Amino acid sequence: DTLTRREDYVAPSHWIRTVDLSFDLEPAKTLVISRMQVEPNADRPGQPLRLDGEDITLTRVLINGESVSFHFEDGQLVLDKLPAEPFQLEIRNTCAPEKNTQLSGLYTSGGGFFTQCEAQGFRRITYFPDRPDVMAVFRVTLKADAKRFPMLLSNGNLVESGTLDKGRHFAVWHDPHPKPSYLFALVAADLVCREQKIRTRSGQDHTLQVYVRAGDLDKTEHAMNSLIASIAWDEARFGLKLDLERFMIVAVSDFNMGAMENKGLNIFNTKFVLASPATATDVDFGNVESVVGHEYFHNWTGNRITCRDWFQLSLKEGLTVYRDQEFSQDMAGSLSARAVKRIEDVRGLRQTQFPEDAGPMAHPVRPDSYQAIDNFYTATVYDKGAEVVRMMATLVGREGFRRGMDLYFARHDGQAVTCDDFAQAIADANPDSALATRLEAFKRWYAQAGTPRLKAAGRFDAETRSWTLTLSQHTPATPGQTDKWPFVIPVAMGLLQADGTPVAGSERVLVLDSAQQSWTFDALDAAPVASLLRGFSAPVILDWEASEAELFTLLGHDADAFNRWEAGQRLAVTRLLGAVRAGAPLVLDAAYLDAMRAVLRDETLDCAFKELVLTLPSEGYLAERLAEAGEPVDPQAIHAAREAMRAQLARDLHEDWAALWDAHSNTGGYRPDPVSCGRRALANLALANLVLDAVAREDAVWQGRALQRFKDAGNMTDRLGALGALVHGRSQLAANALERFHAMFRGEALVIDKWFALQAAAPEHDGEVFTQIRSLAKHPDYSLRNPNRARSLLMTMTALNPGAFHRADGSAYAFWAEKVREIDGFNPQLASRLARALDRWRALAEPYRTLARAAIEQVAAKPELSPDTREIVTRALA
Ligand code: DPP
Ligand code: ZN
Repeated sequence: DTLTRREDYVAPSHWIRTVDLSFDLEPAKTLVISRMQVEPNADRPGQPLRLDGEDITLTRVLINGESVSFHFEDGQLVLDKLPAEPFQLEIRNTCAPEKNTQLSGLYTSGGGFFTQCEAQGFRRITYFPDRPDVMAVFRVTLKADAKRFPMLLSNGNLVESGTLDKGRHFAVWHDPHPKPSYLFALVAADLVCREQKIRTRSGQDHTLQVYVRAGDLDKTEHAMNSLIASIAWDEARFGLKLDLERFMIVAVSDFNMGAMENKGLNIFNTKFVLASPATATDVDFGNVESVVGHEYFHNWTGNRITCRDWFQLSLKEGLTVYRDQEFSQDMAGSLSARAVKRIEDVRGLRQTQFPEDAGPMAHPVRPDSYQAIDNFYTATVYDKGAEVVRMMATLVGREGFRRGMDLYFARHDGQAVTCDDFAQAIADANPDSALATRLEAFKRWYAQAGTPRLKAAGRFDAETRSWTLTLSQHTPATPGQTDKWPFVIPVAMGLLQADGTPVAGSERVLVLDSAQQSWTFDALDAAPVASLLRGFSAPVILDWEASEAELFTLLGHDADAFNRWEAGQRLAVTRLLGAVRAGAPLVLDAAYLDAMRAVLRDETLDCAFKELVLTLPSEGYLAERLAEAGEPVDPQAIHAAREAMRAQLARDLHEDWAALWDAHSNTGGYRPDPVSCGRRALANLALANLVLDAVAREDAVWQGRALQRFKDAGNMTDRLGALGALVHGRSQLAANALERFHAMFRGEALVIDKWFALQAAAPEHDGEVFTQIRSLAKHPDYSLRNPNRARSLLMTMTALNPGAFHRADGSAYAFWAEKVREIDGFNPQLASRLARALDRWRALAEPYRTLARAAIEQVAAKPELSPDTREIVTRALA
């Protein structure tokens, strides 16, 4: 396995200006002919041309129509003695789509052909310089059996189609925009399509299409609406127009990732396209909107301007996640609905990116090296990358950011560039900004890994009536980076008086750009309550010794909804970790219960916000808090404390839960707007609490109501909420409901995924949940071959259910190791993702630590482990 290093980048020896690709599609053996116009790079004369290829069979190589000599070196096809002038290169090869279980390159799914080329799938289709800085104009001819594959799609515009002999037909597509090979796509399948013609603000006509399997058409309306909204948003917010006559989305059920932004032909995991009220939850509706937006926004940030090399992945991903997050916030509308979205995004960042940044896979937003690039499609590159863009926007302001984006496109449209180019454009468009004046230091966010710890301390001086805030920062060592330079950290803040009223004029954004700095606030009568890092203005861990009284004030009064929520979470964390550290049962105090009651009864607060406040921090988040403090993590102690707290909230707030259920359990006809979604979320949380308490009291009433709700529900959010209440509350009615649910949705793959996931997420109790997971893995509907299905049990258990995964006998670790080894044999990308489940093994207490290490070694011991999984386990054990 070889390491690829960022600093070894060299420009390509040759440019490929045009590619004429022809496919004779047969599942067992597909013939590919590629005719390329090649131009030597004048900056690197006399170099051989190296073409990437993997798992394909070469049959012929011609240059200007003549056969030439070639050889293979390090898996590449090498051509030397090449003309110094532009020439035509023709390659013929075959590949075997139906044997392609990796789902990278050209593969079959449900009887159709689909492609996935990012990052390095194109080389599994034909020999090519498979790197993002080689951009070509593609013309594609597809030939296939007309009955089995009636739809023939590729990037760009359809220029010709017709019939051939022997029941075959063909289509020719031309994409006028030069693009790197990772954005190539083709689809040949039996699909139906929802189509809509639109005219944009600027008066351009476009055809939008969403392709799915027959029977799924009624689940495409939301995706289409989301696409239309995305197009309008990008034009209004960033002045970026759709540059294609036709824009297509195709859904496929076997897919390693969420979705892919191929130019004009996005290919999506069905999970992020299909949504109907009967089969998809509110969360699914939100995900469809944001993923459709994300892939559409790539059309400019990713496709028109792409990455010079894969180390720059965050150039397109961080920026595009930032854009899709802003889009979803704008779609949510109200200030508080925006805050809800921000809280959910931050919760996600802390749940996955923070642990990544603290573990063996910690890497900068712009990594320095990799063995398998697929391993670097990470929370750091995506989500921390989005936070880096957001900080830039904070430092230059909303309009300044728009100016920066305009300059970025003016400078780089049509190019393959770097993260430095992006930051430079934003800074150059705002020369006097806090970003431009600190640009070199700011860019450390791209170069240094690890989550900075931001320490805050306040000192009030009654004599001068002033309050001094001192901020200091420190970033722990990460693999390969021991000492860190200070980051530039924007700290949005404001001050409150003890009674919760805001201190006038105290709102500002402090910019910490050294190890320690102080700021003084004058004309204060008493020590203020500080609301720091409002809206989570930087991806840091804030270490701020706020008193309980201060946290209660912030929870009740802060003008910043994010910090209100944050204060509530801190109050919960203190209690949960207090019990874990003391090894004592958790007993909730009246002050905390009163505060929670006040939140639930506050008529000025949205349901969605209440639901977030009353949802306890996850077990994974609590584990990280302990790990940060250098304390060994006992997942079972955390689980026990959290379960005890849930039980008390269910019992002691019973009246409120019942009142909320009455007020919000009927939202009328289904609409996935923020207000209705918030009401459903809160009603479901109330029901979960009511059932939990009813089971503890052996009371049948609420369990019966939940079962009735499950049966009568008019939409999936309510139905799954009721099912979850029964299963996670361990009601005796759960088994029957599960059985009915399965029977009801037997034919809906995405719903059956939910059926598995819901059971895998059940709070562990005496090992029953893990036992159930193990037996579900043998269920006739379970399969490791379909990534969504594989993840429904395995990812849910490892990422979301520490109580079931971390067992003192190590049996769940052994189960995990066995599945990773098995999956690695046919789908390394899926396996290596799953292999990261025990990244944080060093933080565990005994006996978990030793058992986890043994399980990772078990994976590492597999002969012929893929480079992908090898990289993960090697780093984990290093
Ligand atoms: N580029 C895809 C996305 O993030 C993933 N490969 O949209
Ligand atoms: Zn993306």
